[in-house]
Amino acid sequence: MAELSLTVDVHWTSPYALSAFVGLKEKGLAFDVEPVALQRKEHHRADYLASSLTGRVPRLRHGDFHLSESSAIDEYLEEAFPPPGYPALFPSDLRERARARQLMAWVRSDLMPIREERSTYTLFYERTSKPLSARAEAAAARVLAVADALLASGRTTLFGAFCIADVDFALMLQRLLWNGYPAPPKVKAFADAQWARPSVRAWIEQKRPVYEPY
Ligand SMILES: N[C@@H](CCC(=O)N[C@@H](CS)C(=O)NCC(=O)O)C(=O)O
Repeated sequence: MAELSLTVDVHWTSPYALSAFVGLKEKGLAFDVEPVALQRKEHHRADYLASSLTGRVPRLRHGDFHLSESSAIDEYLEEAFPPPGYPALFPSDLRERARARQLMAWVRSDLMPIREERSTYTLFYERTSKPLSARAEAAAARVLAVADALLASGRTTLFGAFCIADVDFALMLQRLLWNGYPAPPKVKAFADAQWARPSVRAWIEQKRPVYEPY
């Protein structure tokens, strides 16, 4: 058994599991993956609940320590496997690190209309052309305005070097772009560059079972 393992959803659609998976890959760490079938409530088993506390995916195991909440996992990985010995997941500059955490919290706690109407099912199983509601349009406009404010032309990372917030923010953008939403070239270039990272491709290219809704 590997020292590290990550529990993900069996469909490989969880954006939170994606973030933790990419964090482990970017650190260059060897880890096992344990898929659980959420639609069969496997995460409601007593042993899973006892170790995850929250009963959600992702769940990291490092030796005998378990941790849930994707941003906590990313931060734990950064501190347990710190730069310069391992590649950084967060900016070294205090304010850029704060901005990265701001974005990570934002895409997890806000923008619900986009998360609902452009679920990750549309990224990893089947696109949609269903029009966005007015609420989702307003959220999309806010996401694109933030991207425009933060992205320098010709730069494919938010802060000049990769950080995990790049992937989290790119995923929010891809919910829109992948389903045909128009975006300025610099925003598309950023989202596509993040989508092309080997760590992200490793997630995208997983063999997925036929989707079972839950
Ligand atoms: N804030 C959590 C969210 C985790 C989460 O909501 N995971 C979903 C999958 S995307 C889950 O486990 N759903 C199963 C359930 O709630 O029963 C994180 O960032 O890890």
